[in-house]
Amino acid sequence: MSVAFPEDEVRNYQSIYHENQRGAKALRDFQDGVVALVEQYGDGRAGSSGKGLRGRGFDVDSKVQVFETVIRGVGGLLSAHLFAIGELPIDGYTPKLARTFKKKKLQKGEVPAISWPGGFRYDGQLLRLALDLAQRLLPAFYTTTGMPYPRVNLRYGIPFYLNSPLNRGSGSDTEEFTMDENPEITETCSAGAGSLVLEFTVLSRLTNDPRFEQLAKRAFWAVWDRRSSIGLLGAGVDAENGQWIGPYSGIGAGIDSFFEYALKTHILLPLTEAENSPETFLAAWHEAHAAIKRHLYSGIHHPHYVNVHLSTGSPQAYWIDSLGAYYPGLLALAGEVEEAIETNLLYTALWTRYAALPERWSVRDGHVEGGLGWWPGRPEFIESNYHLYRATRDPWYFYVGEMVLSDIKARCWTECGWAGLQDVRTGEKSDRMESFFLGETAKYLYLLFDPDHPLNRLDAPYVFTTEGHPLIIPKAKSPVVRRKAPATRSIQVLQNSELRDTCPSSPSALPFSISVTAARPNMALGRDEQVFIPRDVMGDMNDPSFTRVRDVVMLDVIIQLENDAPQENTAAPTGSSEELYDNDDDDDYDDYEEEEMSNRKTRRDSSSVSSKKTHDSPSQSQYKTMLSSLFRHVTSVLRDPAATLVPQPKPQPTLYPFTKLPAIAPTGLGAAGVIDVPDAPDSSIGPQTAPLIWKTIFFAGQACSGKLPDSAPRNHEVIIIRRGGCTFHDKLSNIPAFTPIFASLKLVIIIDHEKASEEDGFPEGAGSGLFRPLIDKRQVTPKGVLRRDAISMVMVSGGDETEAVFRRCRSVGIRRRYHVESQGKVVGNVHVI
Ligand code: DMJ
Repeated sequence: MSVAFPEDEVRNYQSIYHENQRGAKALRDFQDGVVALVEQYGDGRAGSSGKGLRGRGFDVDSKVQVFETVIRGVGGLLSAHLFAIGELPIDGYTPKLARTFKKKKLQKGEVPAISWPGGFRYDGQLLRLALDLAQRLLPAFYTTTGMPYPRVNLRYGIPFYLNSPLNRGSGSDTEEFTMDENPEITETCSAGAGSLVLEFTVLSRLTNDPRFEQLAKRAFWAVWDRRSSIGLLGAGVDAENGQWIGPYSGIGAGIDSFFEYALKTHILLPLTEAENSPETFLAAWHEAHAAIKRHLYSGIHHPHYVNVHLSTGSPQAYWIDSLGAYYPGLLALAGEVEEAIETNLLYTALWTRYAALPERWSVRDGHVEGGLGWWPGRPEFIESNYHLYRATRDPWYFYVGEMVLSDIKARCWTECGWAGLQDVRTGEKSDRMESFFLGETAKYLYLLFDPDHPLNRLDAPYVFTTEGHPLIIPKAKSPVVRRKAPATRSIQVLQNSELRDTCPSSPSALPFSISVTAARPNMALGRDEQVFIPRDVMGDMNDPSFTRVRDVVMLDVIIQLENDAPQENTAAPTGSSEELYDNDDDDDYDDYEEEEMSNRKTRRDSSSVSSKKTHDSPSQSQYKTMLSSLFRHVTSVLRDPAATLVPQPKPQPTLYPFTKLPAIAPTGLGAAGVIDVPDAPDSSIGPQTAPLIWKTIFFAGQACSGKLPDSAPRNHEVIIIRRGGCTFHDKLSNIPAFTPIFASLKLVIIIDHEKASEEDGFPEGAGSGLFRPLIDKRQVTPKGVLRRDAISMVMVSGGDETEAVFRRCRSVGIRRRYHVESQGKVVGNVHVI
């Protein structure tokens, strides 16, 4: 596949946008946001200016997760502070120091004041708020293991962890928290305990308060020291006793950002010889990576990482998770570009298949694992594509980014923001927008498509935290008092010349902007993988190497069934069930044979039964009750002018389930192509209110005994005919001439008398034992005149059972089948769904 998406083009396209939007407006929005935050929550000082309209900093009675608060709250504030003081770049912003009359000594968390528009002086408000928040988390670090407790109350600390050294012998303060019968959970995840180093180190350096850096590093090494003898980490650990909770080891959920922080701490911290230096973090990364490569990496089929037993390395589970998609990006940062490229490909294939990433996917079974099909807007896959693009400059990653962007736009946009997907298979949205969607997902996409963004040009050791906040240590803040690490630490710098700490230069692009990734030799992707592409995602494929081809023989008839379940609060269905049945009187009716008459009678009977179920008319006594209650209500409203009419509960729409029948189109001189109408939804979509395209059906029996009533094709969109008794041509010839209008006949469905069986694969089997009907002569009207518009016909199997299904149906549609061809050959493992 050739992928041409040159960086220049992206630049041209974006320059127009940038001139208007980036720079000035973005800077204004940022500054307005900071001013508003300070107004609401104070400036982080102890005095009166520290009290905002809503509160004093983070002084709230709220139990929060330590890890999430650090990566989202502390990290976000620190990163914003670094932008505010100009340590991280914003185009067009050069901080100007405010004029001060007296030179005053800076307090902790203060920076020399910078003048902002509107008279605001930025003097470190965000940094002090970060400090306030981080200080409130410190009680969580009172453990004997050095790993923090998972939760803390921002106002009261950790009175609920009764075994903490902080609470031993403490008095009344804890009592109100000990009432709870369930002891507070002390399990934390490795990522949660070990991924605080970046934020806390930057905070320490900026405030000259070493506590945060020391505690975060102590926690990091406490996790690392518990690695198994084969160098692997578990996902969950008890912060009190230091025991692993379960035996699994992987790279994803629970562990992910630990590895990220090992490498990124090395990048962030300026080089130094001191203990706990960047070298030791680099060594931890190399050792962790080596263990992952040895025990978790699977090069079979598409390279990926499995889950293994922590101590033995024996395989435990064959799924990968969406969280683990960050790892190729981390590898790219570490210079392991080849491994990064190949392990990112399986995630790419998954995104192509689901137009998002399911939370867990079974590599062994090839489907969503354990029902974990959601995608809450997670960034990891996009993050890796961004880092891979930066490392390789391969236009492939633009192509992937474009796919991701258009899928997100198509599937996640709502009036109030960007929803996650509850299930990537159905597209059902979740009523939630996670902060990481903007903090990471949108940010990495933006940075991918903006090669000239100042962050992409910044030649300095900065990193994105695990929440996507850029951090840097200002040069002036580099020296810091380091705690001496205990002698028991087993960190040694690995003396292996193969271990990299720099990125190799990106491979030179192939001529004509062809993607190096797409042109990889022996790429297994697509050869043994079943790839499922939703038709709406794929649209009309116009790739020179691949063609989407519509199946002209097989298709599916989709049937929306009546809902027989008793409905509470049922609103009248949009299309009355009567519509489905013919109840016209017709002049030609007398010519019509007995069989058809009984057919009509049954229909009328069933129609009335169905109508009774859904539109039961209220009995006299029910009317009485309704009227008297309405009367009482109205009179009470009249008596009391303050009273209002109580709103009645909104009627709930009735939902109707779907089923599908494989159908086959005829061949021969008299075969018309299958009518071209929009595809009905897949029957697995679940019950829906909206009806399918056709709502009127005529049941014509075998249609062999002469002309059908004129109303059959004029007033019915579908005619159902049973197979047998005469030829297909004869059956069609018995359909009166009609003018094709909105309400007239669109499709004849022949029901084969074969009863479809399980062995046939019904209803999923492609053919369900269907043979292709032959209409050997051109279609004519009952008078033998050549039909101007040949009638579209398909055949389904199933005999009486199928007819019964149609008699219970509310509406009918068709869904075409597609396959993908490459140079005239069917690509058997690509399925268009
Ligand atoms: C983010 O909050 C962080 O990246 C975290 O480390 C784990 N992943 C989520 C988003 O998926």
